[in-house]
Amino acid sequence: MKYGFFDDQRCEYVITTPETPLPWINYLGCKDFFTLISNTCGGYSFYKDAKLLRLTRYRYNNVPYDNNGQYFYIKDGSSIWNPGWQPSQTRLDSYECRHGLGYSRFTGSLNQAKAEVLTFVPLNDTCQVTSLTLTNESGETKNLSLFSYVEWCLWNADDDMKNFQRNLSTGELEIEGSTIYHKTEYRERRNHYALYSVNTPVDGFDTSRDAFLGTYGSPAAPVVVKEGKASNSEAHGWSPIASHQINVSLAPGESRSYIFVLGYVENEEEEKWEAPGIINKTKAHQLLSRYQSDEAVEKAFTELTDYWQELLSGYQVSSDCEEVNRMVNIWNQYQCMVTFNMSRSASYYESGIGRGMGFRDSCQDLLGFVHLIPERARERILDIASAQFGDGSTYHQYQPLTKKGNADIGGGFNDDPLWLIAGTSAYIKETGDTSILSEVVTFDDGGEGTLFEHLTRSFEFTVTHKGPHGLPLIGRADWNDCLNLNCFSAQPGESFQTFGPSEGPVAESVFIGGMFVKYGEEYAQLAELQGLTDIAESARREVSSMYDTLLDAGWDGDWFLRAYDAYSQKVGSSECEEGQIFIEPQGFCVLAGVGIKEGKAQRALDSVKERLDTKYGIMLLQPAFSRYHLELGEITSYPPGYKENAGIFCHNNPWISIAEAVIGRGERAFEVYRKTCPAFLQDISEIHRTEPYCYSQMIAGRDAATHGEAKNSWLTGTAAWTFVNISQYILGIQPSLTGLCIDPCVPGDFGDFTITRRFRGAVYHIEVKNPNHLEKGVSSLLVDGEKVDGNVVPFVEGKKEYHVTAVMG
Ligand code: BGC
Ligand code: IFM
Repeated sequence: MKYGFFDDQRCEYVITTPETPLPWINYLGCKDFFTLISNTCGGYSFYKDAKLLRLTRYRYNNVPYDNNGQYFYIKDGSSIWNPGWQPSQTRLDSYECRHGLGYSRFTGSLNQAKAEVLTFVPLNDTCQVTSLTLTNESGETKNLSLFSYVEWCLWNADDDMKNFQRNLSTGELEIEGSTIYHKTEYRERRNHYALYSVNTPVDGFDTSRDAFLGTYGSPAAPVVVKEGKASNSEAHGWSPIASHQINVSLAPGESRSYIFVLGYVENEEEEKWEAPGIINKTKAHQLLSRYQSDEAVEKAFTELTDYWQELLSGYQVSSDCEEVNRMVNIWNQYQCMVTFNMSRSASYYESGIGRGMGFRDSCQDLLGFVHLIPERARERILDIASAQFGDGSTYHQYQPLTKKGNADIGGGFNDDPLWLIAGTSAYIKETGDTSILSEVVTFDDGGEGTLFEHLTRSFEFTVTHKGPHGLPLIGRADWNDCLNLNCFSAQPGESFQTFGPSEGPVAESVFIGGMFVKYGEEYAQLAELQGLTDIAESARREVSSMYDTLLDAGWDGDWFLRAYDAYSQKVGSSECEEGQIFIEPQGFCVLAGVGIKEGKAQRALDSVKERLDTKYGIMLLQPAFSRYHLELGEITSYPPGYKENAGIFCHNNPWISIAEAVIGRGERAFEVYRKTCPAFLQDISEIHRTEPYCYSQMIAGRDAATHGEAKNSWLTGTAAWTFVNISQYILGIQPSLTGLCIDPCVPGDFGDFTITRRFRGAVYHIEVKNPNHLEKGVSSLLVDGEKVDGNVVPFVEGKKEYHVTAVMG
């Protein structure tokens, strides 16, 4: 069943009912100011950091679902309604939500009154602009009252939910005409305030939540709205809000528009006060002056849509497959921007106060983002590198605002260091900018080194941390956070976060071995690029020895083992009772090239198909763990079929698809791509439940009662890896150190396709022809009419446009 449709022309997803299976959200903001907004106007805003600088309150885990947002109430006689349906849930005569690139539009109507809302974060301001237009579609004059409503968060979202004895006394506001300023804690620890304003004189306002809702009232039916009269309340402590009342009389057919601005302002210490207790509003006035007219809003909105058009134009495909076109050209790239900005911090499933930026997560997010804005990728790589310790290990997370490692979580995840090589190498392949390798970056525990030195320590960390079988030690966990093989002494409930006193560091990961082969080789190439041939050679010796170990101690007979536990017992082996085969090493070892010439790679992928495949995607492992195993950790704490215990983890499905492409099986690579691709799932939204325009972290596996149900949409490494998969391996346009490589791997009946790709300042117009319906192989490459050997388009400095024709054969 569908709850909407794609409008590819406008790059929008159009939701036609507010009652979607779950809130279907969008992200507003590209850089510093962000708003999460659902299809019923739920959500919240923050500046840079969802934990420390939260502007508005949101209630996770509350009822009714998706509670709190930036709401507008319309009072029309005795009826009260919201253009986005929530929170009054008054049934509307018409409803539509259009989520676009960095903006959302809502249209609701009731009794021939219509409200149209357009909301977005302008490119270069720290605010969210909302234009609301009311239209009288009836034949008689309508007297309406419009009420706005936001509830302020007292900045630190974590403290805001806990420290009531203090927080109920700190709230402070200032009111100036139609602008309500939220200045809680400004007198002490803060240099910033928030504001909510409208570009018209108001007929009243409220800033006390209790006064607006009624002490025992609810956002569904605020007492002020019911009475149709703002109380002009001024909050002192308790829960400050901002609400404006605007009364309007509309003649038949008449429309009126209002512009609301929710903003964030920072003052320097010396410009904090105008008078004791009165904030200096100069910057606020400047900000507001930019959004006073419909023309100004239109201009800012056009700048935003132009910006996105330009960004997305860096990779555009035109193929016979509509779903591929819309995911590649619009939604997959869009999600890559969101994951780059948010890492795993703020979604409807990540509260913004738990995780910050993940080390491995942010490195992987770069893989799908680097072509969009390489300069920001560069900055990010250097930030991430500073969360590395001198011994090459890393913090697992860091806080976006402070960029400091998160000491509560610490380090010890032994895959983390190698992801830094992955991100850096992707950046250099994309840009050719090797200067990044000479940037000096500090180590978190003291000292500094060039970025290349950081990569060397990453590489060496694996070399010097191997276990009894010569495989990399896993530490607390590798990519699979829940495979906690050294935690056999943890107490129930302590899970992976806890190191037990008798923890043995001997558990080994085959997956990290696969990573080492892939990124060890990329490290060697980066060394070579700088003329460090000795380093490159010795790195390759290490890689080659790991390769052999993987095919020996890492091989189970029909697939790659997953690991050895702390007792040196096999994990992910046919000898195991449960958890006999895991997806991760099959994907990563094969995409790294391990076992291809020995025929083992093909066998491993066949085993994946036989044992792990379902109609909704490939499960993480089989058979699911039916009971808790102390020696395996958190992975066995989930019910069978969910999350890491045999769920369909979308993140590693593209690894299998890439691996299939690497060995040339285009039919299968595409089948794997298609199964988890949200655009193909929109017809089964009642089963899939999450947004059909973005990837989710997980889909319930075959063992689950809700097989096919997705969870944790938006913030997942799936976005980046899928973009890598479809853009570089299936459609086959791969940035490489020497130029753009054309190496498609598609189903025989995929048809011809064209791609426009921006690369190192030039535009490539690429045509891929497949007259013989093959799955892989390029037999001829023409660049601007000239035949070129091999399949790499040679990069010519200064050349701005390339016309490339690749014929598969
Ligand atoms: C997993 C969760 C786990 C968490 C620990 C995540 O990566 O998906 O299931 O609880 O790590 O923070
Ligand atoms: O690899 C992790 C990731 O860092 C966070 N989400 C879950 C993945 C698998 O455990």
